[in-house]
Amino acid sequence: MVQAALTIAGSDSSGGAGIQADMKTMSALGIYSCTVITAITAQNTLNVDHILPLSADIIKKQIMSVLSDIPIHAIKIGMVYNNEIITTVSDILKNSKIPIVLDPIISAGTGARLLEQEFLSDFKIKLLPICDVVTPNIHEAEILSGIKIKNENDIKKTALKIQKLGAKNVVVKGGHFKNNDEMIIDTILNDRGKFTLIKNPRMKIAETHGSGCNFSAAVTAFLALKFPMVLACLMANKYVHNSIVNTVKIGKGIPVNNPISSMYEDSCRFKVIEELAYAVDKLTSIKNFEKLIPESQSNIVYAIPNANNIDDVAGVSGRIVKAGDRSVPTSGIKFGVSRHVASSILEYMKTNQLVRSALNIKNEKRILDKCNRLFRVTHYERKWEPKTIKNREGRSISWGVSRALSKNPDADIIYHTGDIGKEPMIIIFGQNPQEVVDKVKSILDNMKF
Ligand code: PXL
Repeated sequence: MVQAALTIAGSDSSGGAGIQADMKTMSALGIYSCTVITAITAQNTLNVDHILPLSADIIKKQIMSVLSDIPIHAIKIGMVYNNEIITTVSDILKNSKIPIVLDPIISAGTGARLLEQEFLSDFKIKLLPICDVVTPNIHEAEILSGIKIKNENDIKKTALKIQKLGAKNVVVKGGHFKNNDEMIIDTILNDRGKFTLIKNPRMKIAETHGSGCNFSAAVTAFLALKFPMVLACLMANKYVHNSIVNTVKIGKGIPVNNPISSMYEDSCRFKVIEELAYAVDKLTSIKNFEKLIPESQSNIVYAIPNANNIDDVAGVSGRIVKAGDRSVPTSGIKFGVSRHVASSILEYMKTNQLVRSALNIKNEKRILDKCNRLFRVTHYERKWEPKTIKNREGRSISWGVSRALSKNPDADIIYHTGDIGKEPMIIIFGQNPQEVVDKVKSILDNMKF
């Protein structure tokens, strides 16, 4: 069964924070997200250009519509902006039994105020006492507690003060605390007065847009899944750490968190392995395929979209080898296993991102003649290779593929005729391994052995 959570927050037109971040994070964690929009911001990665707070009436109607129908297992409150919104949200939720996560959003990372100064005391009086956990960063913790943070002990003092104001649990996020270059320490104070510290190595990213929203949305998701509070915070921290690793520079301003990129990448990896395993089965059952296998054996590879290194390319662990009148893979499919054929596909993808699969076969006259009749073929010679490239381990293939593609960027086949100690080779390219297998079938069609 899918659990639902509700986020009551502002819309961020840049897509990185607010409602948009909450929906991505909750969805990525398997939670169905309902949304109540409190304000619409016109912003990008440089500035917040405009804020339109919505009326108390429509905010109330949104909350009532959702709560009167959908079982909600946790609620997040994000940007509330003004007194009317604070009062409306507080009045509706003050007797609710649903766990509430309060993200005390005061300013955007780009600087603009997202909670008017004059409403700070209302915020503290009306929202802190109704929440189960509040998740300030260092600046927000200072503002809510009135304590200036100069050292780690001050962080604990702010957490205790904020708890006194009514929040049951407090998480002070340490990312903006610059006393420690190596580590980021987040401080959790639970409802029994116990502190838990979460330590992560500091990444070389100054400020990211959306990390605070992603964290509080992740805590909300884990609470909806019934994890106990401290564990929910620890898991949310780990999740956000990964989403910061996947930060994207999407605009001209600060980088934006990308909380679902790793999920997309994982699903691509799964599909690549499945399709490649299927294609290896088909390839090795093609009659006479073993006659195309070179001395140095064959491999077929398949890269994930946007691959940029060998670990993004799957191949047969070991090779596909000739065994009598059959061909067999020596082992299963893995990422990062085929240096040569993987280098070819990585280089090809610089010209055409859609071509993601490749197979190397023997270069013999009649095979090459058949390729020339059927496909677009281009080539390079290893003896054209500049010394500077030859001397650099692993660079030869990229150089050759790039050189060959400069003559014909749409080639299906790239070959070279070898050099001292280098076997001549043909590489067949395709958008996916099935297409490569089909090309092999056409090459072998009507060929007599
Ligand atoms: O990151 C805090 C935040 C929350 N909600 C909205 C925002 C921002 C930051 O820009 O725009 C709507």
